[in-house]
Amino acid sequence: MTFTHRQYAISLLLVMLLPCLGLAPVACGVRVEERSPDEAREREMAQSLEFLASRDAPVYGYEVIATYAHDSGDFTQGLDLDGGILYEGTGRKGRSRLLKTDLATGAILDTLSLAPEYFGEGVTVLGDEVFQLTYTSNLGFVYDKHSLGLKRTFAYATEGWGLTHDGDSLIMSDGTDVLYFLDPAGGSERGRIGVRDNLGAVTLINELEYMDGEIYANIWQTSLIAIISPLTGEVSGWIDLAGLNPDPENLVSPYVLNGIACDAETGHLLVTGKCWPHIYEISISSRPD
Ligand SMILES: [Ca+2]
Repeated sequence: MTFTHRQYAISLLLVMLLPCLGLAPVACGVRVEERSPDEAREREMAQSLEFLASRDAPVYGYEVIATYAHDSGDFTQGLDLDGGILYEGTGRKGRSRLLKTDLATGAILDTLSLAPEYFGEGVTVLGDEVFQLTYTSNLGFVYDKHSLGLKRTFAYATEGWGLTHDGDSLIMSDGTDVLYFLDPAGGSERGRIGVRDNLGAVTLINELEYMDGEIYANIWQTSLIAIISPLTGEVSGWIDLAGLNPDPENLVSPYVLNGIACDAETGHLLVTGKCWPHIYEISISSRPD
């Protein structure tokens, strides 16, 4: 390799690593690939169609009900709504935090920064407590939801990705096809299921939300949400959110869909992505012809 080639390789490596290191120069939006908005949108649509091809479960569309502001500097990893307050966990070492935001006004009510060695992941509120995972530290944090004061920690053996609960157990993903049911008191495993559809294991299960007896799970680096039976792991439907990304030309990997919260009063979902400028309130609809 010549010196010129080595320089080029190092430069390319740095560009690829910048987002991972939390060094993106302008908020999170780093142009990683040149293409037109139309091409980006078409590619986003095509990715969903390719993923869904040959899958049996019905595919649903969506309707945007409302749009809320979202800090495009926040690398969203987990989202939950409790009493009109959004609890959001963000990632990347040195920049991970937990935020409480009034959904109606957008006012930030409280924030907590994680120690720089932790990469924050999924978040869920159960009772008076907020649970937050970390990516590779095998450690979860439990906070008082009113004060965000740390109450205790818990350990788990896998990576930590998405987190939700069914009112009794925490439900955790680790980027595979497995969902773990954990005791919220100490984090011990109560059981697990494998996510399946007619094509076999469905992997890369990421952000989670439990609603009306089913688990909603984003498939990492796609615009798709799987609707999963917590009893069997079987996928009963898909929600295709292709077209929701406000800027698919620039908000490509790793700035993908990430963040699902349910509004129990309306039955709507609140969804966003890593470093997206908006949170969208959506209703699920039949896919238009
Ligand atoms: Ca969630």
